[in-house]
Amino acid sequence: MKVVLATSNKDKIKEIKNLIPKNYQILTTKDLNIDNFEVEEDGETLKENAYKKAKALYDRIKEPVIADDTGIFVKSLDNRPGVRAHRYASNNPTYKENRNKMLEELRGKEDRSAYFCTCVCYIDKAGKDHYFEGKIYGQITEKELGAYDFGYDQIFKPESSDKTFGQMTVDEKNHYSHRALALNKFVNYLKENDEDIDN
Ligand code: ITT
Repeated sequence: MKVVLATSNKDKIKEIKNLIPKNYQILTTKDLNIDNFEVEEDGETLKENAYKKAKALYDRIKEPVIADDTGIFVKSLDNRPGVRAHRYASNNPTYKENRNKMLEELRGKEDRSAYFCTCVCYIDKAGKDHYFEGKIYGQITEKELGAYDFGYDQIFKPESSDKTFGQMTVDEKNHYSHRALALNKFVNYLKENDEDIDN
């Protein structure tokens, strides 16, 4: 079975390809020669944004698609940046600018607890939408740790680990990340619904 990813984030693509069993063929918009796949993420929830991205691609190709919308929710910041994790420091920030802004906003704050949440929207061949969520709790560290430069990974340490996601390999992160939890539910859904046969 083929599934096309409705994302232009190359780090997500790497993680998702690593998570989904090889009997599914995972394609990107690039593989379909769709240039500049950009969707305005103006929804109030991860679910709304995930649906918007998946639907925009489904309407173009009429094939099964998945989109992933992820946010980071920091308790001391009243759950900001939340759904707006991408445009936190400015309109078009680098990952590092976003991390720096978070470290700055949390300077001197005792409670550094936070969670990542991913909502995956799957639109099947018939155009029906399905949702799968994954959440992981942890702490924002005092400084960047690790070399894996994806979003907030270098400053997020999951509860069950003594390393930040930035100090992990993709395989290690995929062991228990928010994205892995959501995608494992998606893969189980495909298996339970006989959508894993080669069709
Ligand atoms: P697409 O919408 O094209 O999929 P995006 O980068 O805009 O890509 P999101 O809106 O889902 O993706 O994510 C918002 C930001 O949250 C993203 O740009 C990263 O900075 C951060 N982020 C997402 N997933 C992350 C992860 O697993 N680890 C660390 N940071 C992450």
